[in-house]
Amino acid sequence: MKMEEEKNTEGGGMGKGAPAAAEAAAAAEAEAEVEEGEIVADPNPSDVEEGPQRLRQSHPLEHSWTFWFDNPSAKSKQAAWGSSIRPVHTFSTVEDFWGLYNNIHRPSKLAVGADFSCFKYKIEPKWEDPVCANGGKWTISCSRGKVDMWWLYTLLAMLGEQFDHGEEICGAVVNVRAKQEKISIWTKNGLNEAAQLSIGKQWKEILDYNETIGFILHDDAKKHDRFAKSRYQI
Ligand code: MGP
Repeated sequence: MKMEEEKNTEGGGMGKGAPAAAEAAAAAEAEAEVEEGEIVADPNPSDVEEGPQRLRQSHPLEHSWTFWFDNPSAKSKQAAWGSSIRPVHTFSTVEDFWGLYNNIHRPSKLAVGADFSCFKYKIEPKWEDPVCANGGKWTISCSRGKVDMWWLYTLLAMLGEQFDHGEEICGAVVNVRAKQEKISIWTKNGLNEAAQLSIGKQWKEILDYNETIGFILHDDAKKHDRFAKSRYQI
């Protein structure tokens, strides 16, 4: 399945004088070119017969996903880590994703300290989650002005099942920090080196990211905190 950013193209329908048969043939041809799950702008939004019907179609994603938010104002030094993380919304279609994405703040507009995550349904963005427990994460640091684009590309690649080892992926997190935003992809079996390297390599290609990135096992992060060393680098 292919997911593309919604395009805000206007109209695109044929002129008023075009014969009806030619118009119908063009519509059929355009319909045939649309891949399953692909998002397209309605070529003729004023046509009440065709337009609304097509827009109502919903395209299921391979998995259901949940957005999670950790509100920095709710974080306190005393509270246990994770006590302020909340699920925001679960979605399972392309249309639901865009409906939500278009109505929430981009990472660059979130408060410093916020963590925003998109994880497969029923997996929590915590080391303690049983599916994440033996996993780890690849992390990129975002250069100025890149976080929104890289977050969206990461989401589209995950939701659109672009990774050869997509079954290994738990979800992605964006950390909004004063110094630099970070984006991580969390995976399930950190010791499966081939799968981790494949995911890291594909992710860098998708983002056109040229710096070296590291993969840290959650177990190492638990033991060594900020001093945890990368298991793999790519
Ligand atoms: P962080 O927020 O992922 O890193 O983890 P960052 O952005 O480098 O640090 P920050 O201080 O700027 O937020 C920060 C700390 O939160 C870790 O060192 C852990 O103590 C704790 N922590 C983070 N995560 C993802 C978890 C988790 O999943 N479980 C638990 N128990 N603690 C966590």
